[in-house]
Amino acid sequence: MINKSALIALLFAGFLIYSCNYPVKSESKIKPKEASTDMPENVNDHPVTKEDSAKWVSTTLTVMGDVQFPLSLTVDSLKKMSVIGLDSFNVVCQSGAVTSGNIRSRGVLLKEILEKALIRQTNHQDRNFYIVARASDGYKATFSWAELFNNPTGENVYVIFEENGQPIINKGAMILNCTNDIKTGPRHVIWLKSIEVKRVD
Ligand SMILES: Nc1nc2c(c(=O)[nH]1)N[C@H]1C(S)=C(S)[C@@H](COP(=O)(O)O)O[C@H]1N2
Ligand SMILES: [Mo]
Repeated sequence: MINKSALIALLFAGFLIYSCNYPVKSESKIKPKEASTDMPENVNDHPVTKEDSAKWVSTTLTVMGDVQFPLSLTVDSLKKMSVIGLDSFNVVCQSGAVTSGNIRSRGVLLKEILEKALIRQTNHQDRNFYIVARASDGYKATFSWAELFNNPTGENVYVIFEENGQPIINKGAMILNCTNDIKTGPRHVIWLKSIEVKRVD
């Protein structure tokens, strides 16, 4: 026989167990639709002000790290390499917002720059390098050796120096982008200042 207070205690214990387990689980579930309304990100979340541009602009691109020939490149040195034109490029933020659309640009493959600097590989099995594209405001993007040299992505990573027929002024002098990324925003590095080759120890 269960008396009244034992029944209440039992129900209370049951409720405690329920409330300890379930809400935590459902809260941790990320519902994409809600997440995007909770954290709206649009064009205005990525303002590039005149002050920022003046502060972060970099006119030289340093290629350094595990390379035989460290380089210091300017827009003029890029123009002497194999320049490729891109028809229409959209910058899409992780949130899905298009922050810049339909850009026509000119640039050089990052792969060509790295071939010029020559990554210090000791033998053909020495392939574990990562490449950091760093901006003067501290923003960065990372690539792997295999991604650039043994994958179609290598044909889609550019250092851009011209947009819509004009030199890039507000967003640095050079911008790195990867045209086959699903969201192109994250590896779109404006105010690009260095390319660093690092060996995985
Ligand atoms: N140097 C630098 N590059 C950056 C960022 C930044 O804060 N600093 N923001 C990134 C983000 S989150 C996005 S979505 C795109 C936006 O690029 P856009 O302003 O050229 O459209 O740039 C990326 N590149
Ligand atoms: Mo973004």
